[in-house]
Amino acid sequence: MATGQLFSRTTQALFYNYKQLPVQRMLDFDFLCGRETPSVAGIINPGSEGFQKLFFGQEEIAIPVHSSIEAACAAHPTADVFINFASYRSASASTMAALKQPTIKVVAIIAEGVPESDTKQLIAYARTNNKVVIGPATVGGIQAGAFKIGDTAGTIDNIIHCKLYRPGSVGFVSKSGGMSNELYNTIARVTDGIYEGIAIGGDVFPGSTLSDHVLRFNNIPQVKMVVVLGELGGHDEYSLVEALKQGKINKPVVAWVSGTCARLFKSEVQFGHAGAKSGGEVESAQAKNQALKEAGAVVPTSYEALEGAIKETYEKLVEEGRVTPVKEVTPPQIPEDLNTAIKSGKVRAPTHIISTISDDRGEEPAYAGIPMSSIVEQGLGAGDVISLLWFKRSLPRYCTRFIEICIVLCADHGPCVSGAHNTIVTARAGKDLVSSLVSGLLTIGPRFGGAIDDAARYFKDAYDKGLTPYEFVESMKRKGIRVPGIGHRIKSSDNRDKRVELLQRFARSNFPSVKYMEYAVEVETYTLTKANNLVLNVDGAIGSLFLDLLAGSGMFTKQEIDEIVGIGYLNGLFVLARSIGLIGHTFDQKRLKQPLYRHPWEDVLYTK
Ligand code: Q5B
Repeated sequence: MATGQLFSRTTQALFYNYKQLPVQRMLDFDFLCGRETPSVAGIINPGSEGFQKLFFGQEEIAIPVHSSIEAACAAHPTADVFINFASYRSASASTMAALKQPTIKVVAIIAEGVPESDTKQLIAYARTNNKVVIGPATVGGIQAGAFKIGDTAGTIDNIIHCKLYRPGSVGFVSKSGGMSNELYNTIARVTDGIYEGIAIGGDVFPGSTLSDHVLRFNNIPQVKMVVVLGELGGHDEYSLVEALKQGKINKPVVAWVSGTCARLFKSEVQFGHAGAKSGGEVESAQAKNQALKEAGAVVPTSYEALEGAIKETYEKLVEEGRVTPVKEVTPPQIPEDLNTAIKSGKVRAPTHIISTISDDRGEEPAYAGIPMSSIVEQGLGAGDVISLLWFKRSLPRYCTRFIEICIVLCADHGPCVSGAHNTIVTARAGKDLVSSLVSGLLTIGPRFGGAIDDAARYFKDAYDKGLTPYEFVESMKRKGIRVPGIGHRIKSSDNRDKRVELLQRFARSNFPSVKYMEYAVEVETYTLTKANNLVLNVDGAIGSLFLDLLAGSGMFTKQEIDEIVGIGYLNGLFVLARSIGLIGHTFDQKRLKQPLYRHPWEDVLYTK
């Protein structure tokens, strides 16, 4: 066991088995104390590496994460404290691995339930190698104003309340972590505060004992008096009694062993800690308190009187001039976490995204306010979902059916069209599904599949302006623009596009009005006088019919229609539909194990 200071304002630790809250609390404590370097040098998270973002005051810092104890110690040779948050199952193995590292001097084991045989081995190894083990079953310890282990002393509010952000004159050691919080408070009330506080843990075999720490405090000049809080069960307090008797401790010791109530029970009582059980008389709180008193410690008559005893001892030291109470300092304010501040209504923060179509925060996701279960229960389909997510409303069945027909009819048009060709070439180059799909989708545009929006825009503009088909087509020609929605590479007046026919038939029987489509047909009649492939194509049919859907359903205002056409929603139908086919082509090529595609030389005109 080391004989003096374990920690300082520059002590750094390695934190084993990452837990966000205790690490952040350590860093918050650092900021409160005005430390310049974070007290956590590195995190060890077996199996993962990288960085963990945490706050150091107002700033975010990246703390390195290592996959092994050896790697962490090599990377941070000055970090000499190992804070072990491993479970009871793996705590002893990881502690032993840490103790074997030459750079590690102190190990705190937080886990409860570490097998006693394992702990004994750890203790033996630590003592032989002059290292300190705090715990198992401990919250840790704190050197006020300098260094804090994990969750010791609880919340920042409590730390401020107990003045632990700056050193006082009292060394404190207890078995219980919970009670150490209580005593930090008590000591802050009646003295100038804690210099160092350690909870050794409630196991039968603690890695370091009450007397180990009291003897250490005796060697620390800044510690002027010591407070000890023991527990019934075990013999640990008797080594302190021996040290007192042998005159090894020359600073006042105020001690109390809790558990005096055990005598009220007829049978053996086990309190919260593994080591805290009433055994024979010698292990009783009464016997230990008596022995400590006889050895020279200040022992009050009850726990309630402990505060008074500490106060009296401290004031005597002040009177004698052996303690000069530390000057009070005002700690900096720790910035509150945004989420906490928002929850408490203290701040408001602007959002960075607005979303109006779906919400996944409730019990179940909702599309445009309609819960998913209701969509399923009503038997709604893809057309309804598109209505909700694209148009933010439930459209009548004939509209959603029309959308579904568009999806079905545009799902694929064979392997030779631009999109499928690209997808096939990409899949054969060994690329994955998404790459193959998007390579096909990227061909969708003004010539291939993506003429629906422009068809709707131009047909609407021409119709609304009252242009005759002749005036419209010729004005487009003068501007050098091909009429979107007109013309096809393989379809013609002799080889009509079945898809156009099916869409028209559905609309004529179900739509209240098909004025835009009839206008498009008149335009086609005129363009066919120029060339027989200048037919109304599938893009033109969908574009003009969607204008009829928007205008005739009574579900959209004029402004909304202009917005839909202006933004360009309708190519989305082709993109969505053709994705089905492009995915199919990708699978097809992979299933057929097709090799890398190379275009034949014979099919290229090489010329200068
Ligand atoms: N001319 C579609 O052209 C195509 C004209 C025109 C006035 C026109 C062409 C076009 C508008 C865009 C459009 C969607 C490039 C098509 C689709 C999905 C698909 C595909 C599939 C599937 C075809 C010959 C002469 C020239 C041109 C004139 C041509 N189009 N004049 N308005 N619209 N259309 N795209 O056959 O005097 O000789 O210079 O751009 O609606 O993509 O199945 O393949 O499901 O996958 O290459 O159905 O029509 O004709 O370029 O040789 O032109 O006609 O000015 O006149 P072509 P070109 P001139 S549906």
